[in-house]
Amino acid sequence: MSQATFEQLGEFLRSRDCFEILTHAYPDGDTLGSGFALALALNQIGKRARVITTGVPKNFEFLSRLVPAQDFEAQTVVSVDVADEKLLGDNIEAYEGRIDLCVDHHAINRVNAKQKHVDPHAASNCEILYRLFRFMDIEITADIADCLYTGVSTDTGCFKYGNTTPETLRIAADLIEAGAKAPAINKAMFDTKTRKKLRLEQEIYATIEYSADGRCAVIAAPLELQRRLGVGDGELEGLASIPRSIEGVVIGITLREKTEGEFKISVRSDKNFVNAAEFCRGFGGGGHAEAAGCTIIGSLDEVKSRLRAAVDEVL
Ligand SMILES: [Mn+2]
Repeated sequence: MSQATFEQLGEFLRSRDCFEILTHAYPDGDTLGSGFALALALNQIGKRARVITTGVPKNFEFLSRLVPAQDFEAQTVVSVDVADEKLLGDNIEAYEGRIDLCVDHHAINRVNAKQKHVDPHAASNCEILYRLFRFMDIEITADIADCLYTGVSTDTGCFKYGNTTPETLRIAADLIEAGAKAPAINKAMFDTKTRKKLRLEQEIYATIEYSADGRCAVIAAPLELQRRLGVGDGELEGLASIPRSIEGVVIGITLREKTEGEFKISVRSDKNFVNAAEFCRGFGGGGHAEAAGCTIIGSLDEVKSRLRAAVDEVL
């Protein structure tokens, strides 16, 4: 499918109304920041819009509060930061095959949409929207800036990951100039954890297992642990960066049991050694070169040994 230009995207958004904006399940700052920023931008040009989520985690409620609730019958469906319709979670059935426009930055995008704009060079989907809004002469208000900054910052690990480009930093600077509350957002996204989360981390650190001469580290959050500590999505989010932060580790793997025997795997890697997206593709998943994911069915031990075998093959 050919890439829709900004000109075509602008025309499309201006010619339609009553937008539903789809975000991916296990929502992160980029998909939610994109969704709420787009809703605000559409409101600004006189359009009605609502953001469809699988639930907004508490730490992102400051974004959803910026967007007024609007009641209308949907006419146009746009997905943001969604690489595959399967990632819509509970919203798959309602929206599969109904997406009019897909805006995304994942290298492999499988969304079946009438129009697509996919830019894998953008560090975040919010970067694409920032440029689109500028192109469309949409005013970057302080609220829009907060939404976009959240995506730009979170998808780059607070501007630390290799995907951060000079353009990323220029956009972040523009967003701060437009009123984005960068220190408060970064404090909330990166430097705040609940006591429950701290307790979870304590236990998780005890599960670290190394393989491949210490170049691979694996951590696991089985259901038993999640239930015992009473932790949910909010606490489990962000664990994936732990194994990769250990000296000498080039591939860090995090296992999270979603339902009995179904593990969501998050992989963080140094792409000079392991391409995380390719690694996960071997298990039917995907993502970016240094951050990707997949789902594997089996017992904790089975899943770990399958992953270890795959690591031994690439390292
Ligand atoms: Mn993203």
